[in-house]
Amino acid sequence: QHAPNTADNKQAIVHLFEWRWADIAAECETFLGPYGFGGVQVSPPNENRVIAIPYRPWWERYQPISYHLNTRSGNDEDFRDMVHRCNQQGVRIYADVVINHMCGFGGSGHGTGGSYFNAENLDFPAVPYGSNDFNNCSTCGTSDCKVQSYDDVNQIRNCRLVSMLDLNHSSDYVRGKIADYMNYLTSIGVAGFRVDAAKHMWPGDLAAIFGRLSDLNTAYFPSGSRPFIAMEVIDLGGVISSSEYIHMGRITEFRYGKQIGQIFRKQYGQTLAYLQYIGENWDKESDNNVLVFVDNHDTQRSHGAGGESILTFRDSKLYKMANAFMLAFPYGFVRMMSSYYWDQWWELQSWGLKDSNDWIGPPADGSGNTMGVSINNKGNCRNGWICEHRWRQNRNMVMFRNVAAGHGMFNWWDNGYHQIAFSRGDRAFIAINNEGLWALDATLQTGLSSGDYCDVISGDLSNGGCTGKTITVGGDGRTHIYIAGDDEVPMIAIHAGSKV
Ligand code: LAG
Ligand code: CA
Repeated sequence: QHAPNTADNKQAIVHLFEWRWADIAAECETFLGPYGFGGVQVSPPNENRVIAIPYRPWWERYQPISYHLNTRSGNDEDFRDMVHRCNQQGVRIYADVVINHMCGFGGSGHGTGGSYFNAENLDFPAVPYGSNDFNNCSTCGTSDCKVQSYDDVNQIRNCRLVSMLDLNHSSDYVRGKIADYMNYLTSIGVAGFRVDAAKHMWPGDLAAIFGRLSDLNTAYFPSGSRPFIAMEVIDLGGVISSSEYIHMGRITEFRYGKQIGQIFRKQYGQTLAYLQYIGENWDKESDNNVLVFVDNHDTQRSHGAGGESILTFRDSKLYKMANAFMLAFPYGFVRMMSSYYWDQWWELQSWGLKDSNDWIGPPADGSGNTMGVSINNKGNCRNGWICEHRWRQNRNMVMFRNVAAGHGMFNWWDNGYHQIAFSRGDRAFIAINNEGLWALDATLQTGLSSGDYCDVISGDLSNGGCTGKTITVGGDGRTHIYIAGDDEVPMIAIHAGSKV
């Protein structure tokens, strides 16, 4: 379904990429709950292949070995404990489910949970799956069984995606095994799923699998609640359209992050003024059918879609502005990215520059165990975890979106180029100045009732005072806004919950 099952109608989630379950549980209690985050997308919880060359890349988690909950993030017990503790805080857990395929072809060994597999003769006894459960070269139609042409719908869906063994979802047995796995997760208290590689599965097969899903656990959700579904479909205008999937749930709208990146980077002559029309008024799926994000774990390392336009933590100023826009504007269900750092290593390939370190896995000790997230007394994450979601500007815009929920966009203003402002009904107001050189200096209609408001970009409301700029709105709802071009983060945001 399309509704995210958040508590109190909360409006945004965060992807805690590669975090351990124990750390996520603590984060729900100490940070995500108090700051109004609706949920967490977690890395795939099921057992995966252990990749030694390169050493323990992040992408080994996209190579399933079984549906046992046992990974570098933790075991079954850790996962259950996390789901329970997060739900207690009104923070939902969304699982990334890798159901299109098992691991890459070739070799044999043991997964992160110790289960044996043989990827030469397609044997996964811990599920169990055998060679009959996979598509073969004749159903696929290419000589090496791999997807070769992205112009051929049958290849995209029946061949091996980068050599990974492609499950045959027309099989009732395979559908049953996948549904059992997903139902096990919801029985624990998960609120929904990010469905990996949905484009590589036939919509009819997915519908059959989703039709077998149970309702959510009534310990946490009203009876009859259905799992939230966000399907990973990269539609940049190829032979497969996101419209084939939206009757079943939301799709990951990759056109959004790509365009947001281009606009804030001022590429191809685009301006912030265009943002008024972003969404279904442009070329994207409609509000209720999309999950939107500035970057995700693929696009931030140039996998997926969007190339060099994508904004990430490395461009922190523009990244904060793009996130703030996304969280302020009424379009889609929002997912924020939370990353770990790695050193990039750009090398020239025949098609252009490539980061040869794009495989590097999460911060880990010498034995490959993922490191815990440690947080200093300023609330910043350490040992390689970036925690974009903890940056004040990002964190406070989550509350802005919650406060503005249900109110449309009003009072749009722009200077024709890179300065914009708008309100969300009478609940919230934002102004962004991406000119770089020129100040935003204008008297604008905020839509808000008169009073003093704390700008949640430059500070926080604390003990009735504001640690940043205070904005005074007059009886007519107007205020004078001044944002210098070279401000550290050139925007201001105020809302009904930030009244001093
Ligand atoms: C996704 N969406 O459809 C994930 O978001 C994306 O991160 C996954 O690819 C992909 N689908 C498959 O689940 C990632 C990496 C790939 C990696 C793959 C499997 O982007 O680079 O492939 O996970 O681990 C790697 C190697 C390939 C190799 C393959 C199989 O890069 O060269 O052929 O493993 O051994
Ligand atoms: Ca497939």
